[in-house]
Amino acid sequence: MFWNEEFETLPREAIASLQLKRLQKTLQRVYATVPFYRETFNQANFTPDDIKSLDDLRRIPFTLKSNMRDNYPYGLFAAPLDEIVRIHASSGTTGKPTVVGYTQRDIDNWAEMMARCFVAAGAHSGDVVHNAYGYGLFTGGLGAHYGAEKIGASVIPMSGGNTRKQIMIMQDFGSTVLTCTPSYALYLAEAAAEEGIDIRNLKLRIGIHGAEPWSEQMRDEIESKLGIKAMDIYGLSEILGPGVGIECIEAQNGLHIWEDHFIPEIIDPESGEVLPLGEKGELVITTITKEGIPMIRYRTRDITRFIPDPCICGRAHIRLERMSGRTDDMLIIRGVNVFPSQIESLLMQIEDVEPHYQLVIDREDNLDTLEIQVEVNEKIFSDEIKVLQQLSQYIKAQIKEMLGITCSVRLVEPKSIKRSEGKAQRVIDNRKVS
Ligand code: DLL
Repeated sequence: MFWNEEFETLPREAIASLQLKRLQKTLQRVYATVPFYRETFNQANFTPDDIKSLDDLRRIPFTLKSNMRDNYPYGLFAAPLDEIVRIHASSGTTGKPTVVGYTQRDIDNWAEMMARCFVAAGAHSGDVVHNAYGYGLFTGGLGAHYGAEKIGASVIPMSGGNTRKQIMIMQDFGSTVLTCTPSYALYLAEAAAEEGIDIRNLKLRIGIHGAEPWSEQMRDEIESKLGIKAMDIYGLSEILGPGVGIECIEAQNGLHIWEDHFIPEIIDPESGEVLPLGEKGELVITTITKEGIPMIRYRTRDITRFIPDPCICGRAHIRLERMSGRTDDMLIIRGVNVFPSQIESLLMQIEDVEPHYQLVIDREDNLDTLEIQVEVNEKIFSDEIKVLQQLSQYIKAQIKEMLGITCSVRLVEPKSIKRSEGKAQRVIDNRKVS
């Protein structure tokens, strides 16, 4: 099923020629209206007229998050404020937020892309979409909202939080599609169980989860605990918000990125070189239809690779493998590169371990330490100490085998790790404090 069959199945050559045309137009636009781009293009010695093929894109310098901060709040806008109808911002952990603006056409395109996402994920008019992404400056809530309305679904604008009420509404209103972060989906299942409700018996069919990294094993947990098909959705506020790419229900393998609106590239994060097709690296995105704040070769910091094979669903748009983390989430523990997602995958494969964990990194006597705190189920928690010790030894050995580092493992009581209503905090790095 498609939302926009013509554009979702465009032949490769048609996508490429549309991309080139739209890229040229976007470059003209930013060159004429955004001093930052004009300067960087001038410094790199080219003008938009020099871009004659998609390969020429490689000549253009990257745009970084710091460039957005330096031009806070509106410096990268390519439309005057009287054409901007919406402003969002992403919080970020330090300093000022990054600010993005949308023209009416941008909002329409966003709704169109989110509509495609809903349909790709198996939703349709008649569905009751329980939208638990946060409404506000965060793009998740409103982004999903407009797309769901567009396909004719009935949207419940829940936003995050108030978990008990969420469950009541889900039950009473007959929600069929759940949109929220993967960690919140699990929390909802758990909170429902506490109320004596088996969430699997509700009408929910589909979950559309993103905004934070999650593993294939986490998907299995969500699917079995909620009795749904769980789909991965990707996006970032700098580029759009949710809906840059999504998995299709047919394959549930890789996220189609809407190539009539974006040009994705995968680069080596160290050298900045474009990598051969299929190799893993950092995702760089150029927007080619945005008016409010077009982004040219934006370095997302997200790590993925292209899946070049055609997809069984018939969509022509290339797929990105599930994000395996961010270059800036990569932990360097005693010189070893560690992605939280690697540890998550391992933990989720172990019986009696719950999908709630936190990694605590510290430095003692100039030596990095990693403690994995992970919840175990009730059954094993009340078991003999010996059994718990065996389990933590086992996890420790597995981590050593996979990453080559020695960590400590703390098995904690069920429900003791703080639940999140939005993006989960998986890492506490105390080294950064000092
Ligand atoms: O998280 C937009 C969004 C809302 C996406 C709802 C999906 C669903 P930001 O707050 O700007 O925007 O955060 C963007 O979140 O660069 C990734 O690091 C991470 N991220 C988003 N989706 C995924 C995903 C929204 N499916 C940042 N898998 C991105 C892994 C994701 N990481």
